[in-house]
Amino acid sequence: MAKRSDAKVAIIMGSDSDLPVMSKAADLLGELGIAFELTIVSAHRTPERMYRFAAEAAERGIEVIIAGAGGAAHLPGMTASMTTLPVIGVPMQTAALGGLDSLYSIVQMPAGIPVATVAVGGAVNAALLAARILSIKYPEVRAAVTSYAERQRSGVESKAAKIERSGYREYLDQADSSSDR
Ligand code: RP5
Repeated sequence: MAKRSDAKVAIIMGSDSDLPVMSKAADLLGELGIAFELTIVSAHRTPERMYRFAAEAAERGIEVIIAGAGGAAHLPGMTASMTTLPVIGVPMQTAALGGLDSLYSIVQMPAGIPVATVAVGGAVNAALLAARILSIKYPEVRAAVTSYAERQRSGVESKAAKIERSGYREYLDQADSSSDR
């Protein structure tokens, strides 16, 4: 497993086919300045690896786990059953059932074993939730989360000002011409 000794967040996923979604969580943690590690751990294909990962995560200094999985998505729940660290589950979109299978598998945990489940494909919110959990302890993470929210707010404000100024037709035309480039 690619380990970072300073990692506070571990991002795990059931397959490399989950990486395009889970990389969004990694990108955002990087943007927020939060050290993380990322690897593949399959509950079904590598159960011993999952056991080892979950059993050792806390003593390695991991404070929050983000686990993405699809279909019969047992990785987040089984990981949560073997650690007391907070686990955030990311259900993957699936071709057969649209991700409802993943969502139900992750969200319907029995009482006693919590998994904080985000939306199907919700890797960005998983990273933000991990950051908010860490912000309780780390003032620099709180500052990064606050400034992310501020950038988001001002981005919407400036779009609103532009659409009110130019009207929606021109706004759409400008969006079309910039996406053509
Ligand atoms: C799950 O099975 C993985 O999380 C993935 O979303 C899904 C399909 O895996 P692959 O067959 O693409 O490796 O364990």
